[in-house]
Amino acid sequence: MTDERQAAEREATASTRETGFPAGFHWGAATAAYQIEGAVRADGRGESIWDRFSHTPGAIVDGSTGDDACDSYHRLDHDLDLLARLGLTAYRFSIAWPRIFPTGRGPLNEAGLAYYARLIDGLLARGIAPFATLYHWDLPQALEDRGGWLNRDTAGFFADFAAALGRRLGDRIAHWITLNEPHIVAYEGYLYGQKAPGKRDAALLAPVSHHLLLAHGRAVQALRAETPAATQIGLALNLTAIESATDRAEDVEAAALLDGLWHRWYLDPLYRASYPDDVQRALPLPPDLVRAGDLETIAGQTDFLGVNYYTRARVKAGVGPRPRILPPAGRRCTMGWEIYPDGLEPILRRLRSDYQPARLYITENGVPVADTLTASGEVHDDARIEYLREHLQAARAAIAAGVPLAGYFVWSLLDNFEWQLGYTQRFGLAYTDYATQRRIPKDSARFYAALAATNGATLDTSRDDLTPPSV
Ligand code: IFM
Repeated sequence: MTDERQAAEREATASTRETGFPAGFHWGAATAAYQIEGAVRADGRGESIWDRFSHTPGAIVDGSTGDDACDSYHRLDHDLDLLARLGLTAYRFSIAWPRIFPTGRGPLNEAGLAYYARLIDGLLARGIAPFATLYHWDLPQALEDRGGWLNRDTAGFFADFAAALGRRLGDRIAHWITLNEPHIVAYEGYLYGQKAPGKRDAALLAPVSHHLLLAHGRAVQALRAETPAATQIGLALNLTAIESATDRAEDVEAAALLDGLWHRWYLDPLYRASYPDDVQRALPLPPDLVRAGDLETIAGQTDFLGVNYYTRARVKAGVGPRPRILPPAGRRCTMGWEIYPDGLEPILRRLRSDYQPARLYITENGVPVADTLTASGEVHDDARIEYLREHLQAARAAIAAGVPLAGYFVWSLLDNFEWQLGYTQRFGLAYTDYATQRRIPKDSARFYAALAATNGATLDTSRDDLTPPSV
């Protein structure tokens, strides 16, 4: 080991001893293009499946769309300044495929690329590390018209998109996330129809999931070929704390099956180059879907795993093979999800013991709260502060147990368009006043800024004793 590396490791250990978080731990926030950018027709952007879906009558609970969202496309400098005022060290954003390739392929749209170049340069100028997600659900509609994720060719077009970005932006981005939550794309987009493209057919799950994983593998290869050797590439999976509701063998088995369907179906190909046998009985792979070399393309190339953690599912055996998920038992957020910080540490430890990812990031964690703006223009979101505190305490415990956790991203920087729930949910550290597009940092923003400023030293400090930075 070099002297420099030894010194860096000594520093990290010293910091972990002091605050529980290693030196260089990233304190970040996350967003996604369609949820915040608006400007859906600006500068040659093409149509995405979310434009089409959100304009479908009845698809979005409040009848809204992402046409304007938080208008971050036009308020970029303001949002960059907000990140800087919070003192965050990293920002996870997504790059809208239809801004770069309006029909998914073909000539690159320079004006769309220029927006992200400005975003990245603006982050770097403020000392904030860009974490760029390539697919956060806004597939170009033109590719959907050719079969979308049911068409194996989409994986190749995605790799071309990744290659172009690597070539043009790779000198400035050290961390890439290929896909966000392939499980949600498959289940909510193709089984339950709640998200774009709004299909409802269990037979689509396996092909969609496999083509997404293949797209990940091919995009990793494409990025590796175009970016500097030190570039880190991963993907973000949503992991739920799945627990059997009782000790009865059939409930335990049902919980194991759900873990297989939701988690191992993605983790095993990525880390073991195979689909889990037990799950294949419930979700058979159509013949010819997995071709020679696919699993090798998918597996073994991921530098880090991103974990999006929100909640728990308590499971009982259902009628027939399908596991039954019980209604949440404890505290709930406005979306109905159970608030369950105790689930996070076991998930992180399990990932380390079962799959040994070199590095982990919590790429999303956060909670929607019924936030209100006081007459004096403040948002007192105590529930979010407690949520973040409890989850970060769990993250710290995982680090103490040896989990190589390198950063944490709050979902989300801003209140934004929550997919089929429109603007009914507020996840942000900053309140978005949609009428004026003003961003108002909530109390949680100050709490989180204090953590970023001290590398987590204020995590246990009570709110009365905390003098947070002004943001
Ligand atoms: O808003 C979403 C995000 O786009 C993906 N992960 C879950 C968040 C909250 O539902």
